[in-house]
Amino acid sequence: MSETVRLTVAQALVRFLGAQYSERDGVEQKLFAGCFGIFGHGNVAGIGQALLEAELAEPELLPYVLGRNEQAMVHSAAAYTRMKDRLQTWAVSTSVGPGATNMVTGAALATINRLPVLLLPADTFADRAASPLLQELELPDSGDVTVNDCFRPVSRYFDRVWRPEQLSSAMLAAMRVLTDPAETGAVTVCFPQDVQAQAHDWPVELFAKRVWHVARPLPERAAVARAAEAIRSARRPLVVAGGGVHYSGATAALAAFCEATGIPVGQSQAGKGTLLFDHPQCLGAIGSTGTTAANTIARDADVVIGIGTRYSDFTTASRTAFQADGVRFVNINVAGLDAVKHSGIGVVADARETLEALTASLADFRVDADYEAEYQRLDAEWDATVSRVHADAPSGGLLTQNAVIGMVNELTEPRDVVVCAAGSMPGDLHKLWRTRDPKGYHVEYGYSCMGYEVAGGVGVALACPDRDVVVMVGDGSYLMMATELVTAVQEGVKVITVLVQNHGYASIGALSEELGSQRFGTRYRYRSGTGRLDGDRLPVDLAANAESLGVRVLRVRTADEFAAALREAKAATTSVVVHIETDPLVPAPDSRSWWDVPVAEVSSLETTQRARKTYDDAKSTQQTFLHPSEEVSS
Ligand SMILES: Cc1ncc(C[n+]2csc(CCOP(=O)(O)OP(=O)(O)O)c2C)c(N)n1
Ligand SMILES: [Mg+2]
Repeated sequence: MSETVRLTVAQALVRFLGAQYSERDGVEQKLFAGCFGIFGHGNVAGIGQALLEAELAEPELLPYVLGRNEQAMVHSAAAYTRMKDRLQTWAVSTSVGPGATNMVTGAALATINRLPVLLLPADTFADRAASPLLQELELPDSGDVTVNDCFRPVSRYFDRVWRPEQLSSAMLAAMRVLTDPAETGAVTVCFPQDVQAQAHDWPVELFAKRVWHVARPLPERAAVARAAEAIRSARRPLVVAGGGVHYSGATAALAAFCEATGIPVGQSQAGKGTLLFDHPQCLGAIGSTGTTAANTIARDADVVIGIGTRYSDFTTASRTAFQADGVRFVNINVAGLDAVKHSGIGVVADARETLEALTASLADFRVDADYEAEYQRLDAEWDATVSRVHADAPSGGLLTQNAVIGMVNELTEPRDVVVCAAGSMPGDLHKLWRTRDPKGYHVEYGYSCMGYEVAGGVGVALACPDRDVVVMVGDGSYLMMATELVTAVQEGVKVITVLVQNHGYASIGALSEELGSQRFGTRYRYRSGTGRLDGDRLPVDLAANAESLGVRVLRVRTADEFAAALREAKAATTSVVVHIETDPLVPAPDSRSWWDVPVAEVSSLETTQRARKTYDDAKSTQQTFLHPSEEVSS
């Protein structure tokens, strides 16, 4: 008989998590930096008790951080692991019922962005002795469904530990998925409240240090040959770089590939920073919120090389970005799902390994000098546009959002990290932010989740204490979830929040207007005598709100005041909120792109009828990409 130790399931869980490590390229780190948590009756005496014992006996094992909102804790964990290239993450412990289901949005965000987070929702009693419990779902037709089943479709691995004996297999399976570059995402393991407190004799081997090697799957030789052949046949090739380039640590390999071949790069939101903004082959953002340079080159590209990208609708301008007849795709991705998109030539492998192999195979290939000159001219034109709008004059006494972005860009250091997720700023940042460090740009745009911003900023700050974090958040997103400012204060981490007040939704307002819906329901206004939301502005004071959470707040209005506040925030050692009002009606420069949002086919409104006409015209340019990329078109 092997040696055993008697512990509760929760104590065993905490001890197990504290003993997990990840390794890649010879570098080892603890897989879990800690455990976020909010206690309720579902976890206070189980996992809560185990975390307490650990904190007292071995504080480094699995440090506990109290958050304010379960969804926010998952966002913080996701932001953290993104900064760590998915090699280190957090566990998140919640109570049963609402505490658990509050995490569902975070789980979807993590899974869609392919970010590993370990979710540990408590579950209702396994023994059902006192059912129904407080917060228990009772269904007339099923006894084994709980609210936690909501996690199944948004988790890459889902399990429930009904009995202590199941802990080892559940946790080993969970660790495998968390550390698998293709499968990773939210991993959810539910712990019924009574099981957490149950004691069991565990084999001590379960708690031995365990190292999970994060793979770099090698490309098949034949797949590299197919990819190289397609690229060699191209006259106007273009790389679309996504977040996978970052996670693979392939930014240097990408630069080497582009410098050797002269192939330019357009970047998705997650792919920004894969080449720095002033790299000669970097055309910046691509797609619906792209630059004119990347989008012009994309239009006529004959071979598109997607690296670590999911080809989301924003990246492909809803499949209108690539218009060349017979355009072909080469897709390098660890996930088979992505490698076959757009009927592409798939290389299911690690980005860094594949780029190195391709660079070697294409040693004799370089694009024409004319093509290089063309994209560099386009890039210089866009760069001039950026410089111009960064220096936008105030509009109606208010700074424009372009100027706010320009000033933050200018007054922060290259290694500082800008964080954003939803509203008009992600698109504007995608176009206008000059990324000067690979990790300096952190916009969550897989789920574009309002409320990610502050929580994500806390996660970034925890991951990178040597960088300043600047959270750019709109009033709408701030109102949805500013709660983690309190967590930042508690943990003594510094987050600079630029709170952009424009009294509603600039983003959806502009979209609504463009689609003929007249900015309906997108302004923060009183309901007036007309019965509509068209009265005076609501008297919200978000600066006072932030102040009430224990953060220092600087209220500014002019460019000089804003610059002074940013300098003060940079010099500070604690979190600062800079509150600025902007004009919501001045947009970022147009890049002649599209996003598929269907407009009502019939309507009594003239605005809608006109918008539908424009919609139909754009829709007619949408591509299917069903032509197999392997078949060489003449
Ligand atoms: C959780 C969530 N709900 C709704 C949306 C849809 N949505 C996208 S942007 C936006 C408005 C954001 O407002 P604000 O933060 O003030 O930014 P602004 O548009 O004014 O720049 C909404 C409602 C979303 N992305 N996430
Ligand atoms: Mg707003």
